[in-house]
Amino acid sequence: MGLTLTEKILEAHLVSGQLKAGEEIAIKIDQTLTQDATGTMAYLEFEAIGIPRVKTELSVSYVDHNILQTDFRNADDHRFLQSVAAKYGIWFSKPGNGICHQVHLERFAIPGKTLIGSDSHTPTAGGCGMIAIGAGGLDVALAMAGKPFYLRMPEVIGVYLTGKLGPWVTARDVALYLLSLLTVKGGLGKVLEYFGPGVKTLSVPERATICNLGTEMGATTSIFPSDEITHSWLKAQGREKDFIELSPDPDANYSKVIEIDLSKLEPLCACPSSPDNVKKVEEVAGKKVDQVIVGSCANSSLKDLLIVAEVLEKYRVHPEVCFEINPGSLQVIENLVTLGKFQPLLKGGARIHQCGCLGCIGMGQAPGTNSISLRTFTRNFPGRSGTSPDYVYLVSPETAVASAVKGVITDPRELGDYPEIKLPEKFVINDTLLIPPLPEEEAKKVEIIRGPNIVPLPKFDPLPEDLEGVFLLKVGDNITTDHIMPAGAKILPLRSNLPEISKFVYSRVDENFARKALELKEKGLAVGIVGGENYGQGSSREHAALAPRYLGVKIKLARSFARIHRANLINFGILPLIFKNPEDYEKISQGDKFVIKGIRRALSSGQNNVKIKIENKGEIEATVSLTDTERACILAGSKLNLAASGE
Ligand code: MIC
Ligand code: SF4
Repeated sequence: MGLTLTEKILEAHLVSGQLKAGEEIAIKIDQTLTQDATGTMAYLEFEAIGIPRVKTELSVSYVDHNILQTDFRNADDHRFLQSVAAKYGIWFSKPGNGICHQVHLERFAIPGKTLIGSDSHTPTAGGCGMIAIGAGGLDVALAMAGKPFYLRMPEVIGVYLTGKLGPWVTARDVALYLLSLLTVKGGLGKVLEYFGPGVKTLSVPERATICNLGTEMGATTSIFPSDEITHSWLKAQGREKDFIELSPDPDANYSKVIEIDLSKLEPLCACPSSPDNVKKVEEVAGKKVDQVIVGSCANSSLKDLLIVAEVLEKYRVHPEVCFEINPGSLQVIENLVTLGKFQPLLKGGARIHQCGCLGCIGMGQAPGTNSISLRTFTRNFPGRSGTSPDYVYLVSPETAVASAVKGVITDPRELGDYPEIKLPEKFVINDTLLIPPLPEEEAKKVEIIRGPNIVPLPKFDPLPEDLEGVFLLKVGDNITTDHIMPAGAKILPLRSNLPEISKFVYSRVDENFARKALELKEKGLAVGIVGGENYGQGSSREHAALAPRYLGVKIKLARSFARIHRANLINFGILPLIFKNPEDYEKISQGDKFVIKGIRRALSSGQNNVKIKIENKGEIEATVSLTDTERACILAGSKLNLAASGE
């Protein structure tokens, strides 16, 4: 039986384990990326590991999230990150250079290589034929230290593409269609591998959009083959030497195949407030819109903005709409200017921002009260925009600009002929804001700059023999890391300051959560949280594990967990327990006291079953199917403790 492309790349990087779905494998990592919001912590962890220089082929530190400098904090973080990059042999992408995933696709993605990034949308680089996976900062730090990356071998689902997208129908609509099939949890434990004749009709940035949004389905990653289209992309980026051709074997064995005829798709949108609440644009057409934004790592490439420019050459933005553009990278701007397509944006009435994540992570651009905001972003989780309640629809750039000019949600096909967009054969390349690593001798002399916002990591205790505590919070299904550890302009600048940021854990659900948790911790009691399905979906932010751990959270008991959050919990010694009998979820109430006797002994002896005594309610059973590596980490209290002990 032939191999899938995923299997081929994983096999070439396999350090241990077997490529059998569900089994733990360890793979060699060629490249890493971090962004500033997760990067400060990742580099503090890297420093704690104590390696003089990164051991990867390439590591890049991007600054794209915290670029609103309302006080000293973000600027301090930027200086810290730049000095760390200089000291340890890491590329540094300065603020303004662009969103990590867009820049990585342009300047660094290489077919056949492996990449992990401390950002959940790292799979964007799958558009260029690489295995690119989002992970917690600590896993990225360990990869930079030359350690393999551990994961459970995912199932490989084949997505067989035929046909060609019709006019005004886009890569975003392909992803939205898949989201409607798979929902936000359907990709859990899976890789989405695209193949079939439709593949060659999609450019690399379009493939990247599709891979990027696989994250919203919970997929481990998504990947496209590397073919003549990839070749021309790399050539246009002046990186032809990075090209190799890669495809699955003709008889590759996918665990399941989903077939999509691209020519049958229509413009779609994700309605408030979940990326899988998908409807046809024509079903919601006619609703008044107040704000429209084209941007984010999913849809801010040159191709996306060229379409916008073409439309704005013909139409003006509606007077009652604020139409904003967050270009994906400096390269995108430079090429728009060179092609004469920047001016139409200005003349047409767009409000242009700097390159970066901006409103996608609540760094500005919050919509007004009761207003509809259309965005080409990745997520529309409730309140993520900075306004609560919010009414955010996720759409393609085509639907966005059509709605911006009409003032109401509009099916872009109403705009008539679809402009023909050709990407340049050679992009204008501007790497001025991309600082290469220093040679080793010079790097050694670099002093790391630490402002008062950079607070060293605390030590975490090993798992005790017994756990006694209180279920301080009970939540429902699909809880996001934005619920657990919110972002936005107020909280994001605290990412390098654990004691401060932990005050905001679950603050949007219970504003007293942090205080109550610390009170229990001071009494020597453990904090527990009860959740439903797909607990911890969304971001890779390890702060959603680290900050609760700082507050004394020791167990999370849910019906199921999202991949990256589960890994982060384990990395920081929080037990991700699963109800053996899902109905037991109903038995537990917020505030219930629990005792788990002999937990350390049980886990040390390889057991995966845990008995939890709930006061006045009897015993319930939970499981925690840990691999050996995960078990060692939970017992040690954190992966950092393990790494420090040389394991
Ligand atoms: C996001 O889109 O939620 C983020 C902000 O990029 C996160 C990372 C973070 O929280 O810093 C992600 O997707 O991993
Ligand atoms: Fe940035 Fe948004 Fe992409 Fe996250 S999803 S990396 S916040 S643009």
